[in-house]
Amino acid sequence: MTERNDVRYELYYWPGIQGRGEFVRLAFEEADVPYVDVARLPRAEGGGVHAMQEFLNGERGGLAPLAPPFLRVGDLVLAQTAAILQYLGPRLGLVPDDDASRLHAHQLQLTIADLVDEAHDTHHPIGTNLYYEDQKPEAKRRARSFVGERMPKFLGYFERTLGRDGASGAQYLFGPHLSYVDLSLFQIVAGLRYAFPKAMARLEPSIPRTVAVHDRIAARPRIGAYLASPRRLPFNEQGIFRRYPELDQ
Ligand SMILES: N[C@@H](CCC(=O)N[C@@H](CS)C(=O)NCC(=O)O)C(=O)O
Repeated sequence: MTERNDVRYELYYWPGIQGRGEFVRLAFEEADVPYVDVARLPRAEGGGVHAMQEFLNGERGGLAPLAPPFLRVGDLVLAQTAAILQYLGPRLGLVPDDDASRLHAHQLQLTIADLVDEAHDTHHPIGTNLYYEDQKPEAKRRARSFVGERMPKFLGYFERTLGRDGASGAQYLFGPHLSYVDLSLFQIVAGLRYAFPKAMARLEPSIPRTVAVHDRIAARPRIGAYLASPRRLPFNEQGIFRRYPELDQ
């Protein structure tokens, strides 16, 4: 069942990037359910990175998250993008009702999380705490493997999943029912197009169903309005998907 105005959803994520927070934002935007993007609010309104840091430092009690994004709903504070979406899916009407579909949605979202980690590691193959400039040769090697093998493997997997038995002609990963995983797949295509435009241009003819899901989602009225709004931060070189032409071979 979809919950709407009676619940206050607070998303905590770095304010200047789409990053992993974007997978959660897209779910709220498509469902048209209000959420507070806390760290993007001014500190005077209880926002800023400081508000997020209090949870990460364990100053707010309870089970502290290791890293953003995390969601706060009343007393519940929940981290890990895939876990957040697993929680929100049924509440926002973004996953089918049956157990098998919900488990499979979570499975697919965890696979997306793996892909996101690997995309991140193309520019940070040695250490997340080091600058890109301090790991450029390793980044180049890592990106070659990502672009040549891993990106086609992951996107080929989603392409086959969209074309699996019983799903042929399906609009989305779970047939006609749009799920939070489709929204994340949209973000993956958008992000990889930003980071690796040449590699994606070569790969896209082999993944037509995946590209069609991306295009269908971009054309959905609420997502279209979101993408055109200032709430959608532009891709940049602080996020997960970064455009470093030397890595797009
Ligand atoms: N597996 C986690 C990864 C969380 C994560 O790596 N968050 C990044 C931002 S996108 C971060 O701030 N990490 C800080 C750190 O790992 O120290 C998820 O999918 O949510």
